[in-house]
Amino acid sequence: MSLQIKELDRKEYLLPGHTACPGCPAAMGLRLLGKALGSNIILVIPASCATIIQGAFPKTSLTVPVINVPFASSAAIASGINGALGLQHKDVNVVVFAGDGGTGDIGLQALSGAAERGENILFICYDNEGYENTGIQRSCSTPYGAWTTTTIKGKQEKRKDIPSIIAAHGVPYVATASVSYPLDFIEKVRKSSKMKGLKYIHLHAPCPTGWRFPSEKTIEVGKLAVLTGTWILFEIEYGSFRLTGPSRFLLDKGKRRPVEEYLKAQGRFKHLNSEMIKRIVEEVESKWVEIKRL
Ligand SMILES: Cc1ncc(C[n+]2csc(CCOP(=O)(O)OP(=O)(O)O)c2C)c(N)n1
Ligand code: SF4
Repeated sequence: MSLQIKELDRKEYLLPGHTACPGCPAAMGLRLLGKALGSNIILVIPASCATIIQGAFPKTSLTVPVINVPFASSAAIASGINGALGLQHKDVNVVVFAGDGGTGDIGLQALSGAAERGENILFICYDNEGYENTGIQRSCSTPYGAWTTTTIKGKQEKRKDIPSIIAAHGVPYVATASVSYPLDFIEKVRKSSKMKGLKYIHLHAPCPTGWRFPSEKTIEVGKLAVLTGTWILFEIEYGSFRLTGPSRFLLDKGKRRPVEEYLKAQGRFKHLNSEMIKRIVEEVESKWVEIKRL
């Protein structure tokens, strides 16, 4: 039987009083990570909103060891920690928790190197689809059409498919997840933490501040992303692909809610014209065609 919410640890590893915005998905991700792995963890966090949540030395809102690192270096530093733990014969989960900028843009080179070397790391990218901490600039993961402060008419390029890039390294585990489906995320964290080598989880993280929706709607927007088929939940375990959560039932287009419902829930898409909406809908459909082939 799959994991039940009542089986989760009641202990909190992310303490209240941190400085995230209300409804912050990065804080949710960190909280769930604690529920998944408990205290047997060393966290590596690069410059991002997660840094703010973690807090400034000597104070921190996390009850586990955490090292805050330069933007580009997370996977390299996690590799070093992993090596040092190996020499001491210690079995501790080394987990990177990085934003999409710190993963797919500036952090990609170090991540690719660690993946190719098979470093024993769990790398989690929480994807709020922009550089939110520095004032909502576009990132490689900002989707086509989305407003940011550097794409005021909507981003013209499509997003980079980071999970596919990491999967192409042949690592043992790659998955997508969403803060709106916490048990699916926790199961993926637990399962992957038992595997050796580099594991990658891409966590969809709707950001009320950057995506322009009310802070109490984070979970609702994340669910809409999945139920409209715009964000697809899957895992690739030793090369074997599987849809998970509600995405298992959405292969048939007729079962998906209209993509427009997801777009309309967010102020960052309010300038879209019908042509741009059509392109977004087509992109969602072509991703599902690709998924069907897997
Ligand atoms: C080398 C370097 N360039 C730029 C910055 C400034 N900076 C700090 S956080 C950040 C944005 C991070 O974006 P992302 O990784 O997506 O995380 P988010 O802020 O969205 O949580 C930037 C550009 C930095 N700290 N170091
Ligand atoms: S900008 Fe978004 S990701 Fe950053 S702290 Fe605020 S809600 Fe969280």
